[in-house]
Amino acid sequence: MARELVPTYCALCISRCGCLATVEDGRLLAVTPDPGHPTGRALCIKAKAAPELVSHPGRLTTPLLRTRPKGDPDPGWRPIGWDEAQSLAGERLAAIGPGATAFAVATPSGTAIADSFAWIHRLAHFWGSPNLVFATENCNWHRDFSPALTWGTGLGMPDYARSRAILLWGSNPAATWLAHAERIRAAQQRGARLVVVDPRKSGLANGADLWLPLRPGTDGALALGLIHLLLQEGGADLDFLRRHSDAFSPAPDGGGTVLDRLAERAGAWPPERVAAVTGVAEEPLRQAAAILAGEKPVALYTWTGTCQQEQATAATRAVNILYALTGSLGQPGGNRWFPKPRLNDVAAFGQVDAATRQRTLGQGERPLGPPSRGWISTRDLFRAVATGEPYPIRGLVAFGGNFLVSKPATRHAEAALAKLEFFVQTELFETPSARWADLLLPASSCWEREGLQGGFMVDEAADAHVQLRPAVAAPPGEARSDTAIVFGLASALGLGEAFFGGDPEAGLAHVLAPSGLDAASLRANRRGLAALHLSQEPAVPPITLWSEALAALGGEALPDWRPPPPSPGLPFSLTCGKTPAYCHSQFRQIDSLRRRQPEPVAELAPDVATARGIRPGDRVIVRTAFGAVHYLAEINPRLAAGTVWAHYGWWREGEAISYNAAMDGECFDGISGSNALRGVACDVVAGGG
Ligand SMILES: Nc1nc2c(c(=O)[nH]1)N[C@H]1C(S)=C(S)[C@@H](COP(=O)(O)OP(=O)(O)OC[C@H]3O[C@@H](n4cnc5c(=O)[nH]c(N)nc54)[C@H](O)[C@@H]3O)O[C@H]1N2
Ligand SMILES: Nc1nc2c(c(=O)[nH]1)N[C@H]1C(S)=C(S)[C@@H](COP(=O)(O)OP(=O)(O)OC[C@H]3O[C@@H](n4cnc5c(=O)[nH]c(N)nc54)[C@H](O)[C@@H]3O)O[C@H]1N2
Ligand code: SF4
Ligand SMILES: [Mo]
Repeated sequence: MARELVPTYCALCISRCGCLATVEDGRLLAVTPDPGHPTGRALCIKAKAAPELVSHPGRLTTPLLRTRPKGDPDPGWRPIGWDEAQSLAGERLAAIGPGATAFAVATPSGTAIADSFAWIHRLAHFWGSPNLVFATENCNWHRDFSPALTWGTGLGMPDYARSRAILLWGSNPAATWLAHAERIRAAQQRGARLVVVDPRKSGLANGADLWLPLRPGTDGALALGLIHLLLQEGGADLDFLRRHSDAFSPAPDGGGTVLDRLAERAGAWPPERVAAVTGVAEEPLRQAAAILAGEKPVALYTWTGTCQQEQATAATRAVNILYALTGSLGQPGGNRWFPKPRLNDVAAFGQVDAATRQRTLGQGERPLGPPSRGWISTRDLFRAVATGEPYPIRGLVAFGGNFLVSKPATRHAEAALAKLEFFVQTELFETPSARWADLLLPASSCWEREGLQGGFMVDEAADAHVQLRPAVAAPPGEARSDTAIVFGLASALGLGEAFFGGDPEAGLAHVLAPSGLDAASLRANRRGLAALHLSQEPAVPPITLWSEALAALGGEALPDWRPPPPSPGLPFSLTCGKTPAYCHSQFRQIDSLRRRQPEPVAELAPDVATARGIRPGDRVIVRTAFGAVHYLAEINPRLAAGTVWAHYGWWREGEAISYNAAMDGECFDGISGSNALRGVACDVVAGGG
């Protein structure tokens, strides 16, 4: 039999690891690292399980039409053909109209929907829907958009290869971004210092110079305490601030310069108070400040640890301001904006007119948050569907995403899902969310379709690298790529012209045109090529320590941290994070991954276990003010005191194992809508069978 080694990349998460697929007679046998690729030095177990994903018997293979009422445990799926599915969807959606239809999309960082992300947005935008549900408020908002409040753009990319210190704040790349973890390890070997701020010591934190075990949800206080030490002890780069920030401008409300006011605000956070609130003792705090002051340039990475908090905007602002004080922003070895392949952005947000943008749910309440880009929360969607407030939504078009498990519980979820007039979901598997669909469409997996990646985000050269990933296996049954499905729906809705006459190949040519590369040369060079034309990126963007934008909304121009209201009877702090075996609610049905992580676990700090008399292996119930979840207990001495760190994303029929069922969807950051999923008051008791 002819065996072939096909260069490709794994598209299952943000890391986009370069790899080689072993293919025999159209069957995918194995996936192995491709060390010659910019992100190809290692692969995780999820990529190694690719053959299982491709051949899994639970995969959807044909369009399915519901025949039984919603809420019935058996939707009574009837297989139908693609032509019927497409014309049915077109008719039902046209009858409802774009103004009453919302779209939904899976996360591009933890699924392969990145292949089709821009096309899905184009469909929503050209058709005229104001609403798209996306994980952003709990995922990338505080990395990609919220830093704009402080320096006009996103977090940038750490220039790990040249940094002297790396600050990982609420991000665990050893589990979530293999290619970054590998670059950080290389930097450490070169002598770079590593500081990790995380309630849990895992992955790179084990080999870090310093681990700050903060109490979940207290990031803002810790960052203010570090700002205070940098300013007090001369560790801030005042020359950099003079050149690039408003530090020496008069504070707009009078009373000294912006820097004076910042010093005053941070001065309220001396080490003793920081220790009392965050649990981080004075000595490590001072050590961290000394590294940030003395080991420059500093590179910063921060992701969901700070995002999923009720004070996420203030915490992000405080961490960003702390970083600005190091003077490393935009510098070699600091966070930078590497030139990117020039590609046409087909998402076409500019296509959405002002009146439609005003109708985005949540726009009035959170004008600086995700609604400003057309992204809505399930809370607002479900309310609109169930109650007609602020106006009725009747249709939903989703491409992946398992929001019933991945988003916190909200009041109207079931009523809304039962009431939706037409819900079409594209999926690989029948999930709890998909079970509410009227029409369920089978998607091919990333191993079964072509996909484009412009820029592999680990260093300057990798960021210019473009690769067109080939299909390395046949899709099951009649499964199709999301892009093909979007183009089909676009035609059914009369949008063929905006979709290149319904031809995805013409669309791809348009995307690639500005880069100087074309599909034919990329198909002939499967490991990818450097783009010929790159974007121009800012060196050091202007830094705004004092945010008039927040002040104008009644918020605070400088960040602060406020204690949460007391929670009697809930003495511990619940938080969560990702494990290498799974992405969010996915892959529990993949045997080799399931063996790695057979069931939902709650890790308890030793003091929590002792207080409640819990031993490793006990069944426990973790209770919040909102709900209760069943777990297997482990005791983890590498957890901040008082902390419970639990798995999320689990679902099984009839079992209380979803973390987010115990999260109150009404608790969120007022600016961004980020849900309080970390630092939630809880208790743990033995039991639950
Ligand atoms: N408690 C808690 N909750 C969290 C988080 C947390 O840390 N703690 N993390 C949050 C974060 S960061 C995110 S991004 C969200 C993620 O939330 P979601 O985007 O809802 O992610 P998943 O739950 O993984 O669901 C993705 C679904 O898409 C399907 N899928 C995968 N690939 C494809 C594809 O190529 N095409 C199609 N059509 N479908 C596909 C999968 O089968 C799966 O059912 O969860 C958030 N929820
Ligand atoms: N294996 C795997 N990889 C993934 C994904 C996945 O689901 N599984 N999802 C992808 C996606 S969509 C995303 S957004 C990224 C996310 O990537 P990361 O942000 O690295 O992911 P997490 O593990 O959710 O959270 C990071 C760290 O935050 C810590 N943390 C918990 N509470 C707090 C807190 O209050 N403060 C601070 N400072 N830290 C806290 C956790 O202990 C964890 O170590 O990962 C991507 N990669
Ligand atoms: S970290 Fe794992 S899942 Fe993510 S791209 Fe790399 S191999 Fe794939
Ligand atoms: Mo995410």
